[in-house]
Formats: sequence, structure tokens, C-alpha cells
Amino acid sequence: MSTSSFVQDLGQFKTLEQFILEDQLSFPHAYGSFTRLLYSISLGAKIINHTMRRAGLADIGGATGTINVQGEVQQKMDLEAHQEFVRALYRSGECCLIGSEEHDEAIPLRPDGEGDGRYVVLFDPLDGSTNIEVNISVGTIFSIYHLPEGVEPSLEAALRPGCEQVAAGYVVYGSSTILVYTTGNGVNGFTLDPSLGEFLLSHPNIQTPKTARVYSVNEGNYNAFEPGLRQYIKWCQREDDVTGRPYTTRYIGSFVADFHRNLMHGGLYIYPITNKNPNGKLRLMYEANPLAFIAEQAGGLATDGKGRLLDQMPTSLHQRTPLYIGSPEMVERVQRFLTGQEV
Ligand code: P6P
Repeated sequence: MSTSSFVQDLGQFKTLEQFILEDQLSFPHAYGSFTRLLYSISLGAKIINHTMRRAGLADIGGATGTINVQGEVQQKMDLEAHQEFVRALYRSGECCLIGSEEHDEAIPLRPDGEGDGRYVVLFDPLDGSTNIEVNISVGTIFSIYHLPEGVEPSLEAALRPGCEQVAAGYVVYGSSTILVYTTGNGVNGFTLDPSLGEFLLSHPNIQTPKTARVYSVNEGNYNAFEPGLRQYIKWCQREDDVTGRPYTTRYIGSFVADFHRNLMHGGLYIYPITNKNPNGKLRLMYEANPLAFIAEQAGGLATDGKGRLLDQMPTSLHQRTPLYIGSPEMVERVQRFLTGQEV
């Protein structure tokens, strides 16, 4: 093999750390701190991935018997994943405040004021964790804000609209483990090579298809849907050669996995208002906002049914929101049904 092709061959495998260092040239306040922060998140993901891959052999599946702030039964892996990320973020020295689905209150990481970390990380450590014991893909979602100098770390300071995120991403623990993130400069995916223990650039500059024939919703809640959404679903199910209907439903009960499939191949994920979830089920700060940032950066859209999801002004850490997210033409169409502009 000639030297140039050898170098070219090596060049195709850019590690996450190499990429962040190059990417952060367009990332004003990083100078290594963002690299250390994102590296710590990727380390947490590697540790969770390692534990998860032995789910059938180690006693990590099932419930703990405790209830989280959401009123949901905590799975053993939920707590394990939460603790791993808290440890990893603390060690990074770059994070001053954490918000986690698995913890009632925000967690100040430098209560004694030690260190100068200015990043706030809000995360769902393991979304869809009840799927682990039946081998369905699950995921981690994270949202990153940067506290301006002079602003004390507090939940109030962290409760900013999603359009102020400086970075966001997710990890899908699926047939392979992939980390996808954005800093507002496009969306890139990194696949974990278990033999190297490195996340390698595998999906550069992800752009989501403008439309597709796949929608993801729990149709078991159909009778609770608002009229415009019921009409949209009936529209999807009608025969029409021009638009390739009827569409296909793909919904595996794991938001990150459904979102990632729709991001790569096109599609629309819906979690609307239902009787059981009058404000929607997904959490604004650490599920909807980060994936809405990713969706928009990949050419997609995200709405709460009324307006741009990222413009929603938060009032609490664990608040929920209705969510319609994915291919732009599909989001625009469902929004027309919701507002009566299309029937
Ligand atoms: P339902 C998992 O609990 C989750 O938050 C998402 O990952 C998933 O899409 C949704 O809830 C499933 O909720 O009510 O359809 O079972």
C-alpha cells in the first residue's frame, strides 16, 4: 500500500476527540473545555454501553422498586446510567450544574465554588430503559448550555429556551452504539469501535430527508388525540399513489431509536397531548429540546403543535411538552392539520 493511500485510509477514521478539536475552532468559548466536556459524556456512554451489552448475564435489568420524579418506576440501569454521567461530568471539571431525569433537583457540581466549569448539562441518562430486558435499542440524550461569566450556577439560570443550547446530542445503544451531536455547525455521527474503545466519525454532516412515508406514534391513544391529529392519521392511511400513501407506522417505544431512524431515513415522530399526558409525555429540557436542535441542524423541524419547539420558554426542569419532530414537509403538514388549514 502506498504511503498516500495508507494515510488516506487512516484519515477516514477520525476520532470524536480529533473532530471536536477541529470543530471547536468555530466554537467560541471552548479552547479545550468543550472537548473535555464532550469527552466525559462519551466516556459515560462507553461505560453504559459496556454494562448494557451484558444485560442478559448481569443482574442489571428490571426495576429498582423506587419511583422517580416523573412518577415512573426506576429501572436499575436508569440509576446506573445517571451515576455514571454524574461521575464523568464531575471529573471533566467543565460542568457546574446538572439536571437529570433521574434526580428531582438540579445538582450543583461545584458547591464550594471550586473550579471554573461554566457548562450546564441536562440529560436523560437512559431513555426507554424498560426495553433493555427485551433487547430493544435505548438511548441517552443530553443538552448543553453555557453560563455567561458572572452568572451563578442555578436552575433558574439554566432554564433557558432550547434555542440557547450551545450543543446537544444523543447516544443510541442499538445494533451498534452511535453518538450524534451538534454545536450548531451541522450534525455528525460517531460509531463506537469496541475493539479500539473509540467513537469514530461514521456519519458526517447528517441531513434528514425532506419527506418520507413513515410516522411514529402510539396509535393506542388515537381516541384521545385532538381532532386535527386524528384527521392527519386518517390522511396517512388513505390510498394515494402520488404521495405513496398509505404511510407506514414505525414505533418501538424508544424515542431516541425512533428519532434516529427518522433522522437518517426520513419520518415524523409524534407524542401529542393525551388523556394520561395532558401536557405531552416527553420532557422539554432534556428530551425534546436537544433532539429539536439536532433535527433543525439536520434540515428538519420540531414543534409543540403551536410554534417552534426551541422557542418554548421553560418554567421547570421536568416539564413536559407535546412534540412533532422530523422531516420538514411532514412536520409542516401535520401542523396544517392541527390548525385546521388542511383537512
Ligand atoms: P408510550 C419511553 O418511556 C418514552 O419516554 C419514549 O422513549 C417513548 O417514545 C415513549 O415514552 C413511549 O411512550 O406512552 O407510547 O408507551
